[in-house]
Amino acid sequence: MKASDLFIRALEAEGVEYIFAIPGEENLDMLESLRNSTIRLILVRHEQAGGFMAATYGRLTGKTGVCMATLGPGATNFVTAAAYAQLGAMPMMMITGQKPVKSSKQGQFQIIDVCDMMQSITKYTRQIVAGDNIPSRVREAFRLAEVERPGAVHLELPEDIADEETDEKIIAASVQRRPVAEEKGIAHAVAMIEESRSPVLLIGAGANRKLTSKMLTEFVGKTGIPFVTTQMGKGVVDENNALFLGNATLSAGDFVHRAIDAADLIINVGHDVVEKPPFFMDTNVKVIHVNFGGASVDPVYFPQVEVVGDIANSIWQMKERLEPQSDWDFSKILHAKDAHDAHILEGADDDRFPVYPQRAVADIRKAMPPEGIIALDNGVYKIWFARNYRASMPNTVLLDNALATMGAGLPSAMAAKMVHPDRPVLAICGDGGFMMNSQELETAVRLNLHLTVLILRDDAYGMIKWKQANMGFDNFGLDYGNPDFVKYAQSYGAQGHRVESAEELLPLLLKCQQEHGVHLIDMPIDYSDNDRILNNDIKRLSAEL
Ligand SMILES: Cc1ncc(C[n+]2csc(CCOP(=O)(O)OP(=O)(O)O)c2C)c(N)n1
Repeated sequence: MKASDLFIRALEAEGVEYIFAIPGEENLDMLESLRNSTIRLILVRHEQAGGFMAATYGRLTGKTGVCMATLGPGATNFVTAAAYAQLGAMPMMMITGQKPVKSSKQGQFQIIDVCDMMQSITKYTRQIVAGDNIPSRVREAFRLAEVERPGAVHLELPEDIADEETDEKIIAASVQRRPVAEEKGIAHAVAMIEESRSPVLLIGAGANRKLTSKMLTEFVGKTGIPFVTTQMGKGVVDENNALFLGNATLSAGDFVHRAIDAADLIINVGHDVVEKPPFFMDTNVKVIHVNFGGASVDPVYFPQVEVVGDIANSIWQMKERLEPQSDWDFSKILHAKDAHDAHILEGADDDRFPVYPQRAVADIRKAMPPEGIIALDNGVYKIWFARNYRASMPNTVLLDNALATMGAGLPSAMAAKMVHPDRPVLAICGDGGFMMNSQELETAVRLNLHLTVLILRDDAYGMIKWKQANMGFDNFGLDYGNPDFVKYAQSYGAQGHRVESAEELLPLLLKCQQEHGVHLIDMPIDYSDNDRILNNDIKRLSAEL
């Protein structure tokens, strides 16, 4: 068999459904093999966006998302997406082409050492030097991409190797179960929780990677222990639950931090130090680390006990043994929760225009059904959504609190729609982040996707403006102009809409959900209160508790 055919057969055997790609001439053997495959080619307009889509496919399915590009410039365009998948623990494979390695007549034209470049941003990177190596390299790459902690992998297939003949056979995936935590570790953790006075549960990104929702919901139900979510842990347990204390969005000084301060034990489920710290750990509080892998110690994180193994199984074991204690006292913690709940309702009805962020969050929550997915780009609005938007199902708020890159909002929404075609999907982007990958509107229209993109337009890099003001600097260097987004959408064959009063947003979102197609909404946003609320009011009010 031709080596590129074997490569594609190996991908089929791994269950690959899509390859997000911009082929170069060095990928043409692979493209020809793909033409006769069950795998669907998704042609994109920038490799970075293809990488974000592959990573999001991996994030939502637990199966490796695959993307492909040419050598040199195609490969360098993958770098941000590789770091996104690697830090965000999303299983993702990049395949890049290369000039012939056995003999080349083109000198160093377009050649950089791609494997060397990928070394620090992947779990595994290899050049395939013989067709016979394809089955083992592909299998090992998939194994590593998916095993906890998941991440990015890379294979380089040079042109002359792709064209070789080989009679090697595909290696099937092994049957593998995740290791479970040993009983002694569970017993230790249970004793610590029963001896504590005010335990709190923290739910982080790892809990959103696998099916942990049922066990964690039962754990909260049986024990009555209140819980906090990290930004990437949103929705694992319904945030409408009466024991939800809030999302740890700001680093410090929020109501949730008062709740955490009032706890003497934190049961940290699935959070690791790659995600921005949900709280600053000090020596007064004890922490139990419950995760698929051990804890990376950091100045902000040094747990006393580790329960390492499949999260759902660990929580089940702990729940079975744990008895609620009569001397547990959650009064201070729940006091902070009440203050938090009252605060996030503020501004929900504000009808000023440009639209107030709290109003936008409240109306989007009303428009989205529980299973609807919002995919956020990176900007200051992310804080409002993480704090105020209550997620009720796992993986319904897709945001990146690990690399925290701009540009992933639209591609991640597109991948979410492909994985869940029957659910409403809304991309929420700043005008800055949207313009970093806006060309993918063409891909979305060509794929006939049904999704909405909401642009929160402030004609500036608002997040940095906010930080600039915080640091006492003058407003300088962060304002820009924008295209007419309605006409821009129309020029792609998408539907363009403009919000001209606060009341228009909710009905427009519902209309976009009803009418098939790609919808782009230009919504001016009022960020004038960001500092007053996020920096001053919250810190002052929570300090008064
Ligand atoms: C690729 C990338 N470049 C730069 C940054 C730094 N950064 C974070 S938020 C931000 C501004 C985002 O502006 P916009 O998308 O318009 O959202 P806004 O904050 O205005 O709501 C910048 C420049 C980043 N996170 N990622």
